[in-house]
Amino acid sequence: MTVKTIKTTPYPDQKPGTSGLRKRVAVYQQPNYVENYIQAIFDSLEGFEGKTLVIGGDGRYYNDVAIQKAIRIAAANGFGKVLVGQGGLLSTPAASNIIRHYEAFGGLVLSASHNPGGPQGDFGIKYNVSNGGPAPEKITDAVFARTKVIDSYKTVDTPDIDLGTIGTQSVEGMTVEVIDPVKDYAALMQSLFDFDAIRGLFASGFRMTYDAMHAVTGPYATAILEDMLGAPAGTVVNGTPSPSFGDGHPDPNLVYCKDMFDLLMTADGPDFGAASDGDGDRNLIIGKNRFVTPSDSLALLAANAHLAPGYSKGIAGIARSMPTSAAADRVAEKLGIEMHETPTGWKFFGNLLDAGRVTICGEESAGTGSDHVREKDGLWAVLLWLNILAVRKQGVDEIVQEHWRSYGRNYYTRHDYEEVDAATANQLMDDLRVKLPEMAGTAIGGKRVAYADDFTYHDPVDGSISAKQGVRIGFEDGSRIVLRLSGTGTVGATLRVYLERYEPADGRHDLDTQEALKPLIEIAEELAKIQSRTGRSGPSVIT
Ligand code: G16
Repeated sequence: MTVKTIKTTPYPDQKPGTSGLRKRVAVYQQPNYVENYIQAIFDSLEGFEGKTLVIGGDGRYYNDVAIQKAIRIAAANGFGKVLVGQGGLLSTPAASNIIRHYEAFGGLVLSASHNPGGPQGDFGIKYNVSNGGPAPEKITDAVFARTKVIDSYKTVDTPDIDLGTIGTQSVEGMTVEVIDPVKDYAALMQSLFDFDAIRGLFASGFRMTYDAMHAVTGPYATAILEDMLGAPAGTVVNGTPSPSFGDGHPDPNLVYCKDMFDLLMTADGPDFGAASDGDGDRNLIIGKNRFVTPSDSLALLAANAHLAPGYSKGIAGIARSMPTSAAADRVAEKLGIEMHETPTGWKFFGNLLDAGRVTICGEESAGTGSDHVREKDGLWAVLLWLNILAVRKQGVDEIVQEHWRSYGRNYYTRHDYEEVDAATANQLMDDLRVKLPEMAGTAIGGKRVAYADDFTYHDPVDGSISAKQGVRIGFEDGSRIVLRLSGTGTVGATLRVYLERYEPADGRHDLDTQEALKPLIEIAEELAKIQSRTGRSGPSVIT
């Protein structure tokens, strides 16, 4: 094998965010930008010689180019084998499963998740470790440090590798195996859920619509829902992955899936609607006349997981990201199991899952998952919902209302101010942090502050500490405001404001969410002066 060492110069902006390095495609297209980052990842790892690396992506624009580069750099750095999804496709949860199932050293997931694709859109690269989960901070910090000083990368001179045909080939002494992206994942789902019961649900006339948003879950959803579970053809819409996601925004929320929402609110609409994002790890769940917030979905899935064969022995514990509502905490309390609050980012769940302390995790950002992989998993959430519906023989709305009547309801919303000036957003957060120590005990907008801090996470498994993970202001009545800057945007800053208040089991559960949270929304504005400082008259996205 002829390894070429190519001289390069560092880029200053290769700091991984909440979930890998996400940038505009044009940024990634700069000379050696991909090469620098992948070499910096490999330089930060030890002991991979001769081992297996998994590579796959969500099929977005530039995936094909970056995958060829990644395979060559892997060969030059001494990996023994690369497992790559056919056509370069692997959903993020499927990639996590492949890493675990084939005991690979790690994997490169090429995706910018729910961010738009195409030449004007975003691209991303994330490294996952041998447990199948995103690299922990100690690795991402080392990668960033390496990107700042990198002066060369290694590659091999080969023609493009054929990724269209399943089978094995050799690239300068390294084996490249092109695998079916769906098969192992579908088998895993079959091992967790009662496929017969779900088949029965569809056979009884239950109607569902699943929006793959022209992204990676199309082939997975078609194979599982239509081919294996018998849902009628056409249940999966927008099921063919396209590099620009059909020029859409593959974020499964009420803004980008508004048509589906409207359909589910009609009398003759389907019984169940679901969607997934660009790389298949997020989910949207809508029942007839009922949108289920991601925070509620986490609580409901945890409370009902035992109805699926894979979780019939019960769950060990639940973890949620700090800004996610406390609805799941009430379930954990009732079940008498561990509950953990982690910073935003799936990577923080890895240790708890590996240690067997939690089984189900979730985030307000439309992510839910379990210990079956080490990523959140959109289709998994949809299938668990279907399993629950099949066993309980009730509709989504009925199940949600019953849940509230027994646990109470956490009214919850997130207001995003996207693409605001980064300096302004950072200043706003800094000014808020300064005020925190004086806030406890004072009254704001008629509510007394119980605590005000910038969340610091102490990982109970490895003892690591992650500071500055979001400003949280909790009130004596149990309501809460959280503010943090997103770590996944690519332009300017995105300010996220999370608002929550609890209504007890015997309280009113039928209020409009924005109305129910109005006093808190006003307090957040009074505290942070968001609108005057950002020059915006309101949030760009409300979820
Ligand atoms: C990623 C992370 C999630 C996080 C989300 C939003 O999801 O994996 O853990 O909750 O970003 O993060 P932020 O609020 O920093 O933008 P995904 O689906 O984009 O990979």
